[in-house]
Amino acid sequence: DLIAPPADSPMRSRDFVFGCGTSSYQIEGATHTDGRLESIWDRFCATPGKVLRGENGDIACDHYHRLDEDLDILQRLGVDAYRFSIAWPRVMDAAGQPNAKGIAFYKRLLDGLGERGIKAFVTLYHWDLPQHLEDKGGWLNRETAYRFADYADLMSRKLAGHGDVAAWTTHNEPWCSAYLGYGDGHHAPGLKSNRWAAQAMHHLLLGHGLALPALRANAPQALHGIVANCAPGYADSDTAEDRDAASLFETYQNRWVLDPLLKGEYPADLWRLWKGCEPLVLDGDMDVIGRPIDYLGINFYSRAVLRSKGADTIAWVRHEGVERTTMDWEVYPQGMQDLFEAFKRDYPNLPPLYVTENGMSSHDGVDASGQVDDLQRQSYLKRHFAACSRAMANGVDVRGYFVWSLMDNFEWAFGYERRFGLVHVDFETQQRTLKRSALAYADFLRERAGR
Ligand code: GBH
Repeated sequence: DLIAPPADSPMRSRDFVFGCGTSSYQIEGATHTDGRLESIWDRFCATPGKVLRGENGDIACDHYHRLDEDLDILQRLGVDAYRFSIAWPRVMDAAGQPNAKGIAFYKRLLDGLGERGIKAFVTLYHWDLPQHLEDKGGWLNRETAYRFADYADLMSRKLAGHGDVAAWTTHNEPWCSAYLGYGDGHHAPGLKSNRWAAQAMHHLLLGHGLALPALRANAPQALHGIVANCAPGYADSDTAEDRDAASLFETYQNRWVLDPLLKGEYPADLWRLWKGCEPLVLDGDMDVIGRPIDYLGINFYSRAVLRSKGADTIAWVRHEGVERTTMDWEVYPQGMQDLFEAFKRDYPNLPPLYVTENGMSSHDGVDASGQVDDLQRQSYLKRHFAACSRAMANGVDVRGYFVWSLMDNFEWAFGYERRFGLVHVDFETQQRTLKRSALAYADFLRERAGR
């Protein structure tokens, strides 16, 4: 058995939710169809030098036109739940009015999941901001937080009654939107200032908090929360300086997002790293951001090893001879257990956790027999399932686990070269092929369901 969690794992309980995930811009394509507006990722991809080989999401997995086939694949996998995101530029026009055709697509998606007995975890924002909002400052403009709350209200009203939405997620990885988008410029909109990153983060989190009351009112049955990409930091040596560097890394990577949400304040030592970058915070903002959430989604991929480079400066250490993925990320399953147990210690009011993304990229090709033998992915998942099981055995409340990703897709600045899918996609023919990992996952899920 190459993929299943240990025999005594609490993840084998029927209440534990297994699924897989995608996001709108990474799979849908059809960027000019049915009145979809331009997003910041369309603009970013069209800017020379931003995305590997100049690729973009115009076609991607053509999911917008292959919805039924992809729903059938989800059914074949036997997942309990599917995590996807809504493309904001598809469902609202520039005046903030609903786009019925765009909304109809998500109704069909939810209905199709419902017919197949698959729960939905719906993310509102997985990075595809309408470009017209970016033209007014994007997440640097406080207004965007209020527009986001309007969008959340509209979608949770329009989609009510379709399928079985178990959870609404405001943002996927605000760290990426704020830091990669406005701080280091590797993601759309490609701006570069730590001060802007801090202000963008504040408005992203404010938008999250502002959206919660409408989501709760419109979808009282569902869980409401947010998803953060987190990683543990380990000191390269036992010196006080390196231990401080590892802690500063965790402040920047994890606490920058989690402290405002769960403690109602930004971590003070963030401003040691970024002197003078404090955002403008209005009275009452931190209360809005700290509104209670029902669950916290964690996207886990890897760890970081750090050493000090003098006062308040940290450096990433790259160890040779360790297992890596084609993203060059170290494979370090133990990090998931360490991270979750640290969260439990650090946040007394930690809500139930879901692993909303975990998975790896590898060079997967279809062989002569029509198989994709992605042994490393199966092993990666099995070891992370085991790490999650150990954290649960030590008292961490984890309720579900979503493999990233359902299928190979547009991997942002890396284009189509990096393949994270359980399902292989031939981007010439749009042919889908279940990799060995998908078949093994389906076997485990079938066995667990007693089918
Ligand atoms: C997620 O972001 C996204 O939600 C998803 O859309 C994307 O396809 C997927 O991951 C795969 O990339 O260099 O070892 O220190 C992940 C955010 C931020 C996680 C950078 C890894 C660096 C790891 N990533 N981080 S390492």
